[in-house]
Amino acid sequence: VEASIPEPQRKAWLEHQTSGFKDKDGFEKEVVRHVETTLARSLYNCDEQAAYAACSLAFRDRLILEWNRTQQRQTFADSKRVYYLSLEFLMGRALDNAMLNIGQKDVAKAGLADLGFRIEDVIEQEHDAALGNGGLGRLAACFLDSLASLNYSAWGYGLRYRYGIFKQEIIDGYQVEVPDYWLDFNPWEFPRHDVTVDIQFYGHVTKRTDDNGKTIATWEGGEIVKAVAFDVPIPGYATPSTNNLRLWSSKAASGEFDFQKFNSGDYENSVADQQRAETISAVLYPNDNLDRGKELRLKQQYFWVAASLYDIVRRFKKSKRAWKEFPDQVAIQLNDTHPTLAVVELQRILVDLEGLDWEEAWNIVTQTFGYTNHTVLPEALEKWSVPLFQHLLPRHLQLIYDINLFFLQSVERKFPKDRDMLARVSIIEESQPKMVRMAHLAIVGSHKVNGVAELHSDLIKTTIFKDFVEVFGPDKFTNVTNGITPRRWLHQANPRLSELIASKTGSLDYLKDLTELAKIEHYKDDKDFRKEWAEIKYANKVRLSKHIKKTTGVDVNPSALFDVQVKRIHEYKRQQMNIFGVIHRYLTLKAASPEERKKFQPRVSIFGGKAAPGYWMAKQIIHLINAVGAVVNNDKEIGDLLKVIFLEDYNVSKAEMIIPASDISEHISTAGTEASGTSNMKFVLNGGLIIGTCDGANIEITREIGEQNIFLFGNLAEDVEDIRHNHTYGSHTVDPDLTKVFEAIEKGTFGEPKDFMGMISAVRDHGDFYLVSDDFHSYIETQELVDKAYRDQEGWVTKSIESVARMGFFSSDRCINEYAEGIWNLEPLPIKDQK
Ligand code: GLG
Repeated sequence: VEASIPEPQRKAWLEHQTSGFKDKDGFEKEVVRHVETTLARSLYNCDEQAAYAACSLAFRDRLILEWNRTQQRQTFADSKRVYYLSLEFLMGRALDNAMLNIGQKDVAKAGLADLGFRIEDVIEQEHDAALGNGGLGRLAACFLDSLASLNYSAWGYGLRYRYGIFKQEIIDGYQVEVPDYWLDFNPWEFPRHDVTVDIQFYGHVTKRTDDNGKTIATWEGGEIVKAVAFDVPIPGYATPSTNNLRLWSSKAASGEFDFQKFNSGDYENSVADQQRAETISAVLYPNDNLDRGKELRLKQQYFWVAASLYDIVRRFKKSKRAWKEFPDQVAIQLNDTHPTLAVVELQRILVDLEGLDWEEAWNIVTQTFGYTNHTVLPEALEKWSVPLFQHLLPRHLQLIYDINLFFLQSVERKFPKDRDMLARVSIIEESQPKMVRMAHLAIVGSHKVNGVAELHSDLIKTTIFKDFVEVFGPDKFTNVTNGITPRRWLHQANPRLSELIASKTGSLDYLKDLTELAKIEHYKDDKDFRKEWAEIKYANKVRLSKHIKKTTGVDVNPSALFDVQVKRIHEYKRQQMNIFGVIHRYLTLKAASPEERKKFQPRVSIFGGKAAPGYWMAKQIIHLINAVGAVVNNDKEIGDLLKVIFLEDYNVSKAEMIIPASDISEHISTAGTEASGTSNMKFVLNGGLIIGTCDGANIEITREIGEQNIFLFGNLAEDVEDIRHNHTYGSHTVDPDLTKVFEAIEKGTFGEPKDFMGMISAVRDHGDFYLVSDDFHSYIETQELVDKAYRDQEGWVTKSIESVARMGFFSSDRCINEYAEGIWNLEPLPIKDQK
């Protein structure tokens, strides 16, 4: 890179490389400079917010230097890149992560202390970047961290929503949604007003035949919206590699506003176009595992995909290579079906704009894409109505029909006369109206399809994508079990535990190779180690208790068993079963004599998570949790034996505080419904045990940590279908313990019973689709085993240490290496001056 810098600029460049701060004083100087110049404030009125801003800008300066160098290095290497297309990147806060990944948090801590600030308070000033709903978006964020840390050439592409996931307030026990306007001050993005792409919508297609008899399709008319790039630097851990996350923002193509309308006095309409264009990237759809088929959502998808592909193709074309080399230079991963239009868009670029033959183009397309499926829930599988497609993207619909035609012809050759097979695998569903099945399109357009945990990857092969396994053969389908970044989810969230581990593994190097954790198992009988281990957990619980007191007013005893379920509220995740279990516990305690009560293990049941605004049942679950809390927490007879807490506005930064404070966490989805889960990995990595069903990654966690270290219960995935069938056609009786819970609710123990009848009748009258009653007994029994195990504190600590020691497999580094090898055919870019 250096050699390529022209001589006149070279000296200045070299000097610049060594700028920034090497020590505390250098850091302070930068902070002061930013306070006084960039922020135009004096040091006399520098509050925590200003200190956060200046500190972030100081680190950003460092990041952007490395970012530039990384981009140059990657460009010069001219090797393959992967592009991770995701509608969601749930990044959380950036400052702490940047300081740790660069390795200068200590410098910043000392420097900020000199200036009169506590680093924790400064970090707290940052607004979470919450451009995602849950696991899928957070997975994308962990992947970016691993890609940079492992020195892969990789870019993320997403949308720059003006509003991230809504903020949740709990008012009188109900969820209230408040918009999350997060861009007031965001030092972590670089607007690239010179990097724009015009994106077309609507219009019509004309076809003509050229001199060679070839049909040329042209997409004309309609309207244009401008995509503007915003770049977010992604620092790797302990490496100079700094990758890019490019987020697109929408803007009217015609400039500020329509002058003609403005001059003719129609001011309102003159800004309407502007607003309509900006609406595209205005807001993240707040649904997790649910497809609602809204037109604006399809617009978002095309806008983002078209801008990203334009960018990717532009970059490729600079290399002057032949088109057939495209898949050697470019891998594109589809995070769920949301970016599937990219398959069609690339085919359109190659055929319509670059003049390639259909076959040649299609070969390039299918070699380029990989598709990750994240769910088998039918309500989450994306489908778009054909008339909507026709209206918004007329040329793409034609291309989809052509793709489908060629695909079905090949299926027919393999399965002659099997009309049912053709109908089942078709990209078009012959319904009223017809629908485009995005998952089918993604499978047909990719060379690899992967699930996100072993059970899930097996399930997609035997259920929703069964026919495709027959069509394409089994090799196209693979598994890459999810992972999490240990940088954020251990080192950053739980610094004391990270230090303790490092003191035994020898260094923080274990954060680069998480299997090194195995070394701590040698110390599981070491008295001092165990003591420190338990003290750290206790300290984390004290910290959470303070947060609980501050936000809910409830006093909880940090010595009680902390039982945590934090995740999106969803019937399949079964928070309703958890709260029914809590009610059962309450009733049991109430029925016990004061003497008997003393034998009970005190517990704090902690819930957190957002309900999609339109998800009535999920909102009812939140309401019941709060209603139970209001009764139980004020019951003098019960005292510390049971507390029920709902933590408002669960997000990434709250997770960083909650997860390290958990003793037991709940991952209790109906078997076969949770594709993987990733918080389960975070909890165990932080020394918390889990109670869970045989679902998603719970199964592999069990394999790794050992059955003795996890509390599994409930029916198995393979039996769920029969049980459901029996609910509908056989006899269905509600579990007797659960019946008592229902009776208590119906008596009004927790307020107006009708407020909660939806949850009860789902189990009693509507077939109990999620098997709450079927699993209830096993759940309650297993919770008793948890109590018993927790009373044996020594045994518990052993389980905790053993589990952490065996979690090496769940690093997102392992996961990314598997994608790189098995799907992207990508090698890391070696770095000479690796720290
Ligand atoms: C999905 C699934 C989770 C999974 C996550 C990441 O529901 O089980 O862990 O993606 O693969 N929609 C999601 O959040």
